Order: sequence, then C-alpha cells, then structure tokens
Amino acid sequence: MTDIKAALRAQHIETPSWAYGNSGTRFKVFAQKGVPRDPYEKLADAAQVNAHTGVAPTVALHIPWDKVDDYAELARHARELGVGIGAINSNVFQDDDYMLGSVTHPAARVRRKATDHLLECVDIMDATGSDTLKLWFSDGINYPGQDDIRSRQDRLAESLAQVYDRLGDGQRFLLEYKLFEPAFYATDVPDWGTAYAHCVKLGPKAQVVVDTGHHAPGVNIEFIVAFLLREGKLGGFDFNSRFYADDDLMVGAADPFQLFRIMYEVVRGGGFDPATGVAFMLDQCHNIEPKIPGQIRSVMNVQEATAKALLVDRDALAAAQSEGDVLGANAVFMDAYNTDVRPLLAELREEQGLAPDPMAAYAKSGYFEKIAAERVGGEQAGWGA
Ligand code: RM4
Ligand code: MN
Repeated sequence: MTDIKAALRAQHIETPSWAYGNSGTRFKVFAQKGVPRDPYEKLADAAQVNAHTGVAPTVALHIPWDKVDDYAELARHARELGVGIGAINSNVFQDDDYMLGSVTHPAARVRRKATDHLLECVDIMDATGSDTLKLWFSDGINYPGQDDIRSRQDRLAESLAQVYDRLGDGQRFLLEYKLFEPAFYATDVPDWGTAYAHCVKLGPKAQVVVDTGHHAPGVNIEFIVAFLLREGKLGGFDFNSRFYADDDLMVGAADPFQLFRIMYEVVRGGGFDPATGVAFMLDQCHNIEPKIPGQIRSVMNVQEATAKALLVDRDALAAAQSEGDVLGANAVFMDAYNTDVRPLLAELREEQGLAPDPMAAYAKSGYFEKIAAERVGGEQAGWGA
C-alpha cells in the first residue's frame, strides 16, 4: 500500500490551458461566467485544480491561443501560482493558408510558414522551460486524387526533421495522430503506426502521443500503449473520452474500464518510472459543464484508474497466466478494477494536507464566485476558430 501511495503521489496530470476557456461545437460556443480573458487568468484557474488535487502541477499552453509578449514572465507568473509550464502545443490549423494542409501543403511557401511556427514553439519552450512540444496536424485530403499521398509523407518528414534538429538537450517532441477530421478522406498522420515510423526514423527525442479520442470505435488502445512503451516511444497521453468521434469529453466518463486497462499497461510497461517520461495530459473541452470542476473531476478519474491499475496483484496475475488459468487471471484483473479506491485517494489527500474531496473543497472555496464577479469586461478566451 505504501508503494501504491508513493506512485500516486508521484503521478502528475497536466491540464490544458484551453480547457479553461470557452468552447463548444461547430454549432455553438456557450459562454460561461468567470472565464479567463488571458493566459495569466487561465494559469490562475489551473492553479486551483492543482491546489485541490495536489497532482496537477503543470499546464499545457497552446500557441497562438496563449500568445504573450514575454513568455519568461508568463512562466514566472505560473511559478508564483505554484504551477509550471508543460507541453507547448503548436497550431497550424487555423490560418487561411492551411486550407490544403500545413507541413504537407503542396506549396513550399506554406510549408515554410508552418515549419517556422513549429520552430517558434521551440523558442517558447526555451523561454518557458518547457521540455515538450506537442505536434498535431490537421493535414490531409478530402477527395481521392486531391493530392499525392506519398509526397505528403515526404513533406511531413522534411518538416519534422527540421524541428527535430532544432530541439535542445532535454527537449523532445510528441507526434500526435488522429484518424480523421478535419480531413475526411486521408489524414497525413492518421494512426500510431505512421507517427511511430516517423519518430523511429528521427531518433530518441521524437515520441508518440496517444490522444484517447483519436481512434476508430473499438480500437484496443491499451495494446498500442503496451507496444509503444516496449519500444520506448510512448511520450504521453492526451486524455479525454469519446462516445462517437473526437468528443473531447471528460476522461473516464465514457469508459472507465478502458481507462483502467490503459493505466494497467502503463504500470506493466514501467511508464511511471520518471526516466520513461510518460506525460499524463488532459486534452478536453468543457462545453456545458463548469470548467474548473470539470478538470478536477477529470484529474480524479485518472487517479482512480491509476490506483486500480496499481492494485492489480501482479504476482497472482503472472502465476495464473503462466498456468494458463484463463478465468483466474481475468479474476485477478477484475478484482482490482472492482475495488473502490475512493477511500484510499481521500486518505492520500489528507496525508498531503488536502481536503479529502477536491470537488467539495473547490465548491466551498468561493473561487468561482470571485472570478465570476471580477472577470467582467474584456474578451473571454476561446478557441479562436
Ligand atoms: C486537436 C489535438 C491537439 C489539441 C487540439 C486542441 O484535436 O487533439 O492535441 O491541441 O485539438
Ligand atoms: Mn490531443
């Protein structure tokens, strides 16, 4: 139990700056009260999530949504709030120039512009002390024959190599894949195999990030996790839940059992070893629920799945597996999943001087009433789409 608690204390879950801003679907963005107007206020909200959970000490930025004049000052501001800057997320999907792609665009000028943005993101890593660049490309084609699929891979490889060469010591990039959307016929990085092949070619500073919402229904995500960890290529997660497509709902909401199975493979594969460097990030939007509690709930959902995964009796499991005891092995696995770990997590928080129930503690804190009253005027942060 001491080991389990130590592992849970050491787990860091990164929250995304964009979760605190307004979001919605392509049909409607609903504005909420108290939403941050700038990256500084987003960091203040993220600091609340960390204050109540004790395990969310870093915040991912999204450029240009979080563009500021002085990134070093933003990082200082974060430190004063008790948080740090996590992954820098690039954005090469919201400029008119990118209609036919960014780094895979047929025109060299557009590819140059997109790659320059990625290089600028590495400058921002230098200024903020961030060690991770997250690359997600919306690139792809809508119609058969629209562009040459293979040439687009060549262009992608060329751009990635330039970014890779720019990375400093202790910096890495994570390449994210997504099955479809906004490209509907052929996406240029549609799956883990494509991301993996590019990363292997580039070297150890290039790893794959698994966004749990970016797969076809029924895909065995934990298999991907096991495989990538075995190859030293699992850079991290973008956690969220999906029912249908890339729904970006709260992690653990749609399928907590899947989240448990994923976390078990992380435990099994040594993903909690700090040397492995797996980043546990949330990539979510809270379109209809309040945002800070939405993030707190999500952090708790990841913690619960992690605690259950750590509870699997691995000796008993290995014994049952080696004896070919199908039902016995499955029972060991399910025993852990069916354990109520909420009391354990409440105890852990109390040992860390935190309230046992972060949701209730936040509700009682008066923070929401304060930001709702203070944050009037100005322009609320949003997707900027
Ligand atoms: C993309 C992808 C990226 C995230 C953006 C907001 O679908 O998941 O990780 O940065 O959305
Ligand atoms: Mn993502």
